[in-house]
Amino acid sequence: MDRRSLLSGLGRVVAGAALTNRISPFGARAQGVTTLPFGNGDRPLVRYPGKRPLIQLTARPPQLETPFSVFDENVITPNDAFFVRYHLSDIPLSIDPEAFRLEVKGKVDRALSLSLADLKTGFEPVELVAVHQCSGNSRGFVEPRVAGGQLGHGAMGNARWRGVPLKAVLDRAGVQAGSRQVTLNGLDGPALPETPDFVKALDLDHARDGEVMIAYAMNGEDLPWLNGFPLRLVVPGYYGTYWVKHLNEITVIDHVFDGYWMASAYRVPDNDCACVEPGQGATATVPVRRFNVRSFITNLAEGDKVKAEAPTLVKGIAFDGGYGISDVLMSWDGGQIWSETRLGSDPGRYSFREWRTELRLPAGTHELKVRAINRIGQSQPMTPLWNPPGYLRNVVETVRVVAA
Ligand SMILES: Nc1nc2c(c(=O)[nH]1)N[C@H]1C(S)=C(S)[C@@H](COP(=O)(O)O)O[C@H]1N2
Ligand SMILES: [Mo]
Repeated sequence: MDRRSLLSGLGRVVAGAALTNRISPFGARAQGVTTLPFGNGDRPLVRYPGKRPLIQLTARPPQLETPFSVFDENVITPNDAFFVRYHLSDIPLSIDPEAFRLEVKGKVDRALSLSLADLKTGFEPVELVAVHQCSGNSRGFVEPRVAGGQLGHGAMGNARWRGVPLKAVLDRAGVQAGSRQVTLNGLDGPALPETPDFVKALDLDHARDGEVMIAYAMNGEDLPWLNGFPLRLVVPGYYGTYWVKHLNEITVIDHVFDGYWMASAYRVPDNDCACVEPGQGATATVPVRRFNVRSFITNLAEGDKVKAEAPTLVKGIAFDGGYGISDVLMSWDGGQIWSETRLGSDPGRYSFREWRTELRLPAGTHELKVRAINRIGQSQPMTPLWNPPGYLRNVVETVRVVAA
């Protein structure tokens, strides 16, 4: 039987895992350390099955971030470098792809139980390049600091997703009149019964927009185990919390879902900036939704040295919640004078968009800043917006370089 497991080939390492805390229960091996540029930023670099060494935030469940240098290599983030985030420690360790079924139930005319073969051959496949980002990406930079995973900028990635529109599957099941939302559940569960299972919900209109996808492939391969094998939801332009992994249960409901991960977690202040005065508690909140605009310099890091008065290439990436990036501006004087950069080819409005420019910097220390604008005129703030959970950071980022 073609039973797949996270540990394929690493079974023996795992058997020894109980004996040494240098190896996690998932067959991961320590590969050194790295330091993220904020307080308490030391992190182990750990290699998990199917992954290159990634920055480990927690081992149980595995939470891994992508080393930032990866984003300079390619506009597509390779599967083995893609970040990993789980909430619950009981993650699936073995799945039989033949026996796996996706259940579609609730307020539908016909409940469905779909095999992977049904999904791959019984529906028209769709493909889309889209950024996937955790709403807590960059939380480690938030001041005043907040509780939660102290992440650098590596809880994001850009991939080509392939799968079936959620709409096509819902249409086949026949959504009943009066339905409001669909809930999405995966194979992982809590280790303790008191912990709420990770279940998310989307409004029916959103679920049926034709773009929300049940994905079975990423960058031309099966989904990596830790990114949700064999199926995950892809919700283009929306924060990663909705991108349910190991998806095996879709339920149509006639009310607004009030489970913990919608009603209590992943919420931001209910105002235009999704922010409050730093340090203040939130008032009314709403679930996180679309990405705001972000941009990064990827080829220069804080403190790098460049040659004075010589052409210096500066390049990076920008993205937003799906309107598309129209301009990326660069400043080397701390944000007083801005100039246009050149955008790279357009892989689609949900993708990372590459940009580049050339600077001739006089001798001295310079604050490079990058600021993107999307097609509906949204941009990034010069000073950080703050909210209690440390979500949605999108301040204009700064990289200090020394020209000599
Ligand atoms: N089944 C399941 N799906 C999940 C989660 C989870 O804990 N369990 N976490 C969500 C969150 S908050 C994020 S940011 C993304 C992370 O996806 P990745 O691990 O593929 O990077 O998965 C989402 N889907
Ligand atoms: Mo997340």
